[in-house]
Amino acid sequence: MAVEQPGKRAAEGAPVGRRALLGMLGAGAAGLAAAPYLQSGWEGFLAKASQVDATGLTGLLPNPGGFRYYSIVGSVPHKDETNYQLTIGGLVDRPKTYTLADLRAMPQTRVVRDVLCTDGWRVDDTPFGGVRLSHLLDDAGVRGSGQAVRFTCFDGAYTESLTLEQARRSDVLIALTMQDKPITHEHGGPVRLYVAPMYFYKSAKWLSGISVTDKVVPGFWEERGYAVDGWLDGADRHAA
Ligand SMILES: Nc1nc2c(c(=O)[nH]1)N[C@H]1C(S)=C(S)[C@@H](COP(=O)(O)O)O[C@H]1N2
Ligand SMILES: [Mo]
Repeated sequence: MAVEQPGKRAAEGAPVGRRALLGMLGAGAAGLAAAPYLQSGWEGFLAKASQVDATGLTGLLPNPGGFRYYSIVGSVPHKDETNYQLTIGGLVDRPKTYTLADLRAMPQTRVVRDVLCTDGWRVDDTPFGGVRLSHLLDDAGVRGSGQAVRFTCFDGAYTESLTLEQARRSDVLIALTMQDKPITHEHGGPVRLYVAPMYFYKSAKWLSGISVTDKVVPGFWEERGYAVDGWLDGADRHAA
């Protein structure tokens, strides 16, 4: 199994932000208080830090079963068919709000690829199912000035971005299923973004908003050192 070497990625610049943050957590509360960019939502970093061992070496070990649970905030409201809504707006002609039933009634696409986190764990051959983002963009009618897409989440904190070209790929889904089951709350259900050709940080959990913008607005981790283009090694960057 090809396990990603954090050192190698660090040389490329991608995960330095989070590695540095986790390193600061090791320095204790004084380090936290001194870090201005931790002042909002630092408890989320603790929640995430609790997922890694003190040495940070977990990510170097083969991971037999599965996913880790990541959230940048300590608690996230639960949503289901009674209260879930996804809005699409910004530079579109027909802004719209979808319920879970609306999304389930649309044509469903299944994509099976390997999931990789920049922390070094991976889950091979993971099926995701849902509605192509390109379908929602077409329904909304992207205006000529639209160049990118910004994603917001009902955790109230995480954001992500794609160029319009990336967003229109057939392997980018508004995902309703993961491993052929409804996405659990822990994994970002009932609806998460799934960007198959990129590192898993691009796949925003608890998706609630899609906004077409005139330029890429870097997402949460991207403001903290991650690559805006999160391509996996070997991804076909020009696939339709
Ligand atoms: N809303 C939200 N989405 C998120 C994250 C997060 O903290 N909050 N973490 C990202 C990262 S870094 C990864 S690796 C995956 C983890 O997904 P999982 O918790 O389902 O394993 O979600 C991505 N999407
Ligand atoms: Mo990740």
